This record gives sequence, structure tokens and C-alpha cells, in this order.
Amino acid sequence: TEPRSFAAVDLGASSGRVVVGRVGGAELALEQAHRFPNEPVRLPGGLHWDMLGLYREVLRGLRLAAGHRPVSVGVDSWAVDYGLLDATGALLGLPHHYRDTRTDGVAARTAEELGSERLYALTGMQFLPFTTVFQLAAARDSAALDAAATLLLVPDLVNYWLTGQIGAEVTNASTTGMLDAATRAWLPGLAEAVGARPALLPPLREPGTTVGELLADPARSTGLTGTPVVSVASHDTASAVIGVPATTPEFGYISCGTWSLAGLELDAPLRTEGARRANFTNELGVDDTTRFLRNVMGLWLVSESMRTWGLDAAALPALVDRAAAAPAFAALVDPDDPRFLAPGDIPARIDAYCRETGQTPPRGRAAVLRCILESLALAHRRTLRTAAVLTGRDLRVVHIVGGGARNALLCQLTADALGLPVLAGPVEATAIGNVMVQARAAGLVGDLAGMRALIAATQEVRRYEPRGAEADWAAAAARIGWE
Ligand code: ADP
Ligand code: LRH
Repeated sequence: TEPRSFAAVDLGASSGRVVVGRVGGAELALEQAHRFPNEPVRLPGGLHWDMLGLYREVLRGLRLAAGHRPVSVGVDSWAVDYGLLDATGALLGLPHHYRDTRTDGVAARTAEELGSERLYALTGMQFLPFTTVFQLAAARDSAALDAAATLLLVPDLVNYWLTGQIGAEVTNASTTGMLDAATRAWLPGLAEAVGARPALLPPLREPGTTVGELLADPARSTGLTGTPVVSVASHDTASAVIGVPATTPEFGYISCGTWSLAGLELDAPLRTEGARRANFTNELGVDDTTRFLRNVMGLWLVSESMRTWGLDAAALPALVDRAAAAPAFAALVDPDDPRFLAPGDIPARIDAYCRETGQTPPRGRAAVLRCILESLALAHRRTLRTAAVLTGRDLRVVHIVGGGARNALLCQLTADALGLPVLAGPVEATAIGNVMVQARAAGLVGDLAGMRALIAATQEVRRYEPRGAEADWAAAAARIGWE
């Protein structure tokens, strides 16, 4: 088949990009049309996303992609955050950032009121304080929520601005805490339970369906008149999991960017008491798959430390090299400690954590980075080993996709900690997953296994063999009380 192009808009928590994917026959080639930073803005009312700035960059990226004459456009982004529209379709205020403190205390209280066990039985969601349903609880009785007619998650909001069509894509909807993991349908009673009108939740759509055509204005300004927008797996992590170049069913994955989303792909949700206690989520994937995973704090710890140090992202590779030469297992933290969630001075919080736990705090940037990366590797080990036990699966290989695949030290430490080979890449797995679902809607690729075989055959993947002693990692895990 003659290769054709597709435009993927992928908004990550740290940067956004518009990527053009050429797909056809044995070919899958990616080209970045545009990349832009995603910098939140603090207002008196809290921490917000610069939604209009992001949309402007999306349009700029689509204009840059237009020369490739894409067959369609697809949009994915980070999960849980939303904009509210009034009955005329006007946006009611800027979307809050999930790291805003407005859910502090509210989330735990709401989960307790609704019953954690009951919630898990219904939604299969891990407890995260910023899950949409808890954000709604925090916004209860606000003017915006009172005036709102529709709630749109970020990719659905971008799709609405592009096409005028309203809907909720199901993989991302599964992160709201208001979706039934088994039936893939809304649980309207949960919106109601936190004081939000169930009518706020738009009709659901599955990946692969058409959202609509570009409205006159975005069509003119981008040069994409007549191009349809296709519903992709709009949760970035769902697209990233499609983009895992697995060639065996016995794989674990880590979608490693701002967060490390570590887990397995299942045929159906697993909502056992053990899964709930270990705080595993059952987010939805394409083709009726379940993403059984857990959020690990991820490279946020690195990027926020870099920000604290006043270092540019370009300084990271050299710092990683220095961290690789720093002493091993000098200091360890639980990356998921809630103190690390909000923006701020992460190195100072690591210092405090180490003092509280009787460890000598790391001194110097390379030592801090070593501490973060070893702690993340340890969290990857704990999460994937727990997932294997909970599901009765055997893991033979772990895929790392996303920006973290560029961090050779983290990939090696993760292989060492798990005692399994790590296959790193593609870095742009999310954009690839986005492109794949569009290509399938155009009839160019087959099922999930076929997509992954194409990715494995065409994209660069680096292999890391496990090294070192299991006993060292077991001792490290014991030191932070994990084994
Ligand atoms: P998100 O989609 O959440 O915005 P990405 O998948 O783009 O995140 O990953 C961004 C992260 O990737 C950065 O915070 C950084 O830690 C890591 N990264 C990117 N490039 C490199 C590099 N050259 N060396 C090491 N790490 C890198
Ligand atoms: C990763 C991600 C993750 C969510 C978080 C809010 O970008 O979508 O899957 O838990 O952002």
C-alpha cells in the first residue's frame, strides 16, 4: 500500500508536539513538525494550564504539518484535567493543573465518604488525589461548576475547538473516576455524589471513530480544509501503551515521562482487594484492553529539580553521566511520597526525607540525581513485581517508552533492579500510538499485535541486560520498607 500521512497532536505535561507519521506497507516513519514547552501559570485562583497558549501552538503545529497533506488529525494529552463549557459552548475559566493544591484533604475525605472499596469495585481506579471526580468535589458550588453545561477533558476540549463536536473519548474518560471499568460506560451517580450534574458528562466515543471536520477557522489558519479529526486513544498513556514495540505477550511496560506509568496489559479489569491495596488502576486501552498499572512519580522529580537548580533541560545528559559515576545506594526515597507531588524545591524535600529516615542526604546535584534515579528504579521493580504477582503473570521483558528511554542510567538501573532485560524506545511512543489508531481507521494497519510488530520492525529500540546483584536491590528495597 502507498504510504499516507497522519498528524498526531500530543500534549504532555512538560511539552507538546505535533508529529507527522507516514504509514503504509512495511513503513512507519515519524517527523516532528513542531514542539513547544508546556508551562503552567499560577494565578490567584490556583495553578492552571495555559490552555489558549497550548491551542495556539497546536494550530501552529498543524499548519507546519499541512504540507504533508495528512489524511486526518488526532489529539491526545495528559489525563484527568478538564475545562467547563456553558450552554453556548464558551469556556468557563482556565483548566486547573492536577498539581494544584485545591484537592488537598478533599480527595481523601471524599473517598472515605463514598467508600474506597465501593469506589474501587465500580471504577477500578487507583487512588490519586487529583482524579477528576475529586477535583469536582473540590470545585463543588463554584460559580463555574454552577454555570457549566459540559465537562470536557483536555483532548476533548481541543477536539471541540477544532471541530465544534462534543464528546468524551473513553480511554481518557476512564481516568475521571466516574467510568465503570468493565462496561466502559459512565457511572452518573458518582458525579451526582460529589454535587456535579451527571448531564455534564458528554456521550462517550471509542478510539478510531470520527470526531468531525475542522471548523472553517482552524481549517483556514492551518491550511487543512476538509481534513477530519479522528478520535484516538486520547489519554497519552493509552496511546503510549499502543506504541510499545512488544513482540511477546509476557511484557511489562513503563511509559516514562513526567510520570512513570508501570504495569501490564490485561484483557479485563482486575479489581481484587490485593489490587486495591497495592493501588493499581484499571484504565482503559484500545480494543477492550485494560491498562493495569500504577503511577510512579517519574521524571517530574528530575525536571522539577532541574528547574530548582536553574538548569536548562539541555544540561541533563551531562548530569546523568555524572550521576552514573556517583556512589550507588547512598540515599533512597519513596518517589511516591505525597510531599513530592506539588511544584517546588524537590532537592530540599529529598534532603528532609533523608534526614527523617536516618540517611545522610545526598550532597551535590549528581548525587541527588543518582538518588532520584535509583529510587525510581526501585519503584519500577516494586510496581512491576507486584503487578506480576497480582495477575499471576510471568514477566520476561520490560519496555520503557517516552522521554525516559533517553536516560541510559535509568534504563540500566531499571534492568538491574528487576533482573530483566529492558527494551528502551521509542521515545515518541505516544505520538506513534496516536498515528496508529488513525492509520487503522484509514484501513492501513491491523490489530494491536500487528501495530506493535510494525513499530518493533521500524523504530530504534535499545536493549539493556540486567547487571549486578539481586541482593543489593533487595537490601535497598528493605531500607525504604518495601520488602
Ligand atoms: P511528557 O510526555 O510527560 O511531557 P516526555 O515523555 O516528553 O514527558 O519525557 C520528558 C522527560 O524525558 C524529561 O523530563 C527528561 O527527564 C527526559 N529526557 C528527555 N530527553 C532526555 C535526554 N536526552 N537525556 C535524558 N533524559 C531525557
Ligand atoms: C501522563 C498522565 C498519567 C496521568 C497523569 C495525570 O501524562 O496522563 O497517565 O495519571 O498524566
